[in-house]
Amino acid sequence: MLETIEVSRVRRFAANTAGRDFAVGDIHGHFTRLQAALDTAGFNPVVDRLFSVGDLVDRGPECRDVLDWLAKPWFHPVRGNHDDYVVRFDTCDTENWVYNGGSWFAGLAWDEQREFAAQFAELPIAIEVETALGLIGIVHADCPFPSWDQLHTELESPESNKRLRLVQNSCMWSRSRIQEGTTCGVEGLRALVVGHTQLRQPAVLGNVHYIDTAGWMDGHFTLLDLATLQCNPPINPELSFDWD
Ligand SMILES: [Mn+2]
Repeated sequence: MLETIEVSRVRRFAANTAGRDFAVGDIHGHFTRLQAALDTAGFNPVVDRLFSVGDLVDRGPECRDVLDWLAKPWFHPVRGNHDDYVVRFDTCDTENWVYNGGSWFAGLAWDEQREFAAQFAELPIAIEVETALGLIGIVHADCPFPSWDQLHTELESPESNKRLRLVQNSCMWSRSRIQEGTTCGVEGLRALVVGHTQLRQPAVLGNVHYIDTAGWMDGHFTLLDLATLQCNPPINPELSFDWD
């Protein structure tokens, strides 16, 4: 019997009335460092939630630990472009993937590869989190439309066609907003939170918050509090957000 798997590309979360909600940038197999950042912020797994902009694996030394993290009831990632390689492991450009840090996956047994792919296929492309001051959207790289409602409608399209694939890829890969410095933001959201582009400091363009401060590289993990939109550690006004 064929099993029908209902995969939602947009996942919505009601407001957290018991604790705090944080978002974190790209992790890339550095879960020990991530845990240290959570400890510093006093993260309480009983009531707090951690949302992730994705890119959970590749490059770092602890990629296999991701399954333990996906099992945590308070950990909620969207799918990044590196996570999408895992989903498409049997059809993607493996050479390019390995070049970009995917050799850990090539070392897994076939059954393990299938298990990772099955779990990663459940990662939504977009997450919505309700907060007292309005809706927060989370995608890995960008919202390719001026309004969140439009993205939501496109992602929930029942037809899995070329257009949907293009929209998903923009959500996971696009750097055009930050490269062009576009400040028009995304309508229908209090804030959009993204990663994918490594910065020395978090940056805000319109209502779009870039929080990948390269904790997986030689930077640090930034935890963005979704209620206050304040960063931990706080933004240092002395430093530019760009690497120079
Ligand atoms: Mn990325």
